[in-house]
Amino acid sequence: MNHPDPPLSPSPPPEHPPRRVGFVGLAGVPNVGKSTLVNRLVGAKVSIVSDRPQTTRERVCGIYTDDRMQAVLVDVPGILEPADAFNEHLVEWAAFGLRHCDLILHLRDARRPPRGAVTPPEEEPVLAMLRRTNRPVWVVWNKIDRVPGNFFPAEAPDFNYQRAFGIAARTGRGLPLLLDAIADALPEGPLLYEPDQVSDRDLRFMASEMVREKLFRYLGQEIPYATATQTEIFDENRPGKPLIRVLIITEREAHKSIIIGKGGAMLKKIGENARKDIERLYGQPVFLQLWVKVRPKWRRSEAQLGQLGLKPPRG
Ligand SMILES: Nc1nc2c(ncn2[C@@H]2O[C@H](COP(=O)(O)OP(=O)(O)OP(=O)(O)O)[C@@H](O)[C@H]2O)c(=O)[nH]1
Ligand SMILES: [Mg+2]
Repeated sequence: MNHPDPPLSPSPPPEHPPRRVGFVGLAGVPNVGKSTLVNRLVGAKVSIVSDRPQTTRERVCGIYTDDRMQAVLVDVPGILEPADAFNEHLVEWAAFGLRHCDLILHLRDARRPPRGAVTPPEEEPVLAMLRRTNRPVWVVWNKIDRVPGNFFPAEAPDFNYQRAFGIAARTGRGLPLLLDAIADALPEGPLLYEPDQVSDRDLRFMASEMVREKLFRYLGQEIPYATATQTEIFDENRPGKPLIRVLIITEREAHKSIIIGKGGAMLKKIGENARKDIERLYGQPVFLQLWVKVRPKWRRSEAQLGQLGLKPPRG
């Protein structure tokens, strides 16, 4: 006698209700606090920060995951009117990073709202790019800690924003409300990254960035802009601590001497502080070696920019 088919077993209940998952782009002028916001949301330094403009040079994603959502926060260089080919690449990186985002947050400085219909001139290239991307855009007024009464405008007449928020990325003020709104806005979908992953970039890249951040923080005027960093060795298999060697490339011999400092003091300070950041991310002690090399005019060489990973992909 034929046995009837066993009843179909019910599918196991999902562990969570489906999560909201998507890409949230951060657009804005240089120095407005995009990378600070990414780090604050993710809870780790995944994107370097300094008080100088043009710190971020390419796309770096911070990954925020909680029970409701996974938001891939796409940090990109600040948008500006390019003055040279190097600047043009920064702006291309921004356009590339923002292209397919589900949502874009336009970070603006709460101290510089539009006056009547007059937009602060530095915002014009950002607004022009946002018009071209044709994605939903929210305005996020940052640095409200610097405005009396934490004031931010509820509307901005210079763009058709869907929503407006006021935050202080540095202190975390206003972020719970912003996160709630992001969770509501993203589409449902499968997770794109492991829940404990905080960045889309590998440790080789992060190590070179931590060194570059110190160059921005400790060296004056032009030097950070004339330098690039690259991880040459990341050896986890040697006996003892993993060895990381980061090359600092600069344009002039005079810069090299300043980077090294008297008796090597500056290079030591850069190395010690970068190493602490790398160890925090890596979760174990490392041996960090720094080399300084002069490569005249590297910023003007397309081949060198490509080799340093600073040329955005086309398309
Ligand atoms: N007072 C105050 N300062 C902030 C706030 N958010 C960021 N900053 C400061 O603004 C400066 C620039 O921050 P970044 O996060 O590097 O800015 P960015 O927009 O990523 O800059 P680029 O990478 O150059 O485009 C740093 O000195 C931050 O500490 C804030 O909410 N309040
Ligand atoms: Mg940045």
